[in-house]
Amino acid sequence: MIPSSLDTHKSMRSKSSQRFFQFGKHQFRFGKEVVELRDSSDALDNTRELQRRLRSEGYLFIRGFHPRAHALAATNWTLQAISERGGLKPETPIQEGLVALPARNFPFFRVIEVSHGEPILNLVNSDTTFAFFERLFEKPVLTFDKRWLRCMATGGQNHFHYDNVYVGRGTKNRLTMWTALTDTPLDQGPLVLCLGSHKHERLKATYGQTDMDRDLTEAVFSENPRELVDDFGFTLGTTHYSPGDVVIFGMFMMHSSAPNQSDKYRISIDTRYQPANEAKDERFFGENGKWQGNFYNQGAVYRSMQELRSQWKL
Ligand SMILES: O=C(O)CCC(=O)C(=O)O
Ligand SMILES: [Fe+2]
Repeated sequence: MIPSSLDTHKSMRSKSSQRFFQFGKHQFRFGKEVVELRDSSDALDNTRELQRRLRSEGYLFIRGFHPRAHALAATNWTLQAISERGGLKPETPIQEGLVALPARNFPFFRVIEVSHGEPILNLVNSDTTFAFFERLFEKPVLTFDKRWLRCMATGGQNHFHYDNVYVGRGTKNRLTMWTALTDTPLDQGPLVLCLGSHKHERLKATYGQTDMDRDLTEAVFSENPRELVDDFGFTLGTTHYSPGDVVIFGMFMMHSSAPNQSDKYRISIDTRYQPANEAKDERFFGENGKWQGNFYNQGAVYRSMQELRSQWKL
């Protein structure tokens, strides 16, 4: 069933009234090639059921995981930072989040006065968040120092990848939590999952085993959602996100964001959690934003994904 919030959205309707999801230049039929993510907020207190869904479906989508007021405090905090850097359309209210031209993205990863600000940590480091992951892992947990606070302007997007390729050193027992901070309808750059990709053994054994900084390999698997549907047989999963909604998934879930086709910033933050007593990915720990991160090999030439894929016959 398609919720009414999606029903009313203009990008969902064609002349024949079939519902579509527009992903850049590609169009997907709702209910066939793309489906609504399943909301697991009904099972929030049932740890066994959450663990079961995470294993079988590869993700947990939890509407309203963070209190809306806390999420909006983080959104306004981030928009204020964009405003101070001249990123908002002149003479418009900050809360509107309208993009100044020429449009530019604001990744605040190493700008820790923004990405580690109190309203941000109040969300992604909250007692509720830690208690939730401690229940899921059944152990004390830690989170990376690096937090990916992303402000996508018009045209901004990411491409399909497994997180393992970027943040996969140490334990594989690690989860990403992607939090929506702005209202994110389908045309405003929503996170998109390739459902079932966590069980694609060949992808996991080839692409999934690469470490972009160790192997000097391109990290994006594909920029083309159509091939993931037609050639790999994945169904895309997405939704119209609200501030405070989260998607939680493991290191081997293929995902991307669709291009932001609106005139407003799409703001999100992705953070990582793992058992505290298992091996960390040391690249993402350090004082005052001085972690190593990805792409630390200065001047390196990364082997192309095209070449790698032909070698893997994928
Ligand atoms: O927010 C995005 O555009 C991409 C997010 C992502 O890759 C992640 O959360 O791991
Ligand atoms: Fe990712």
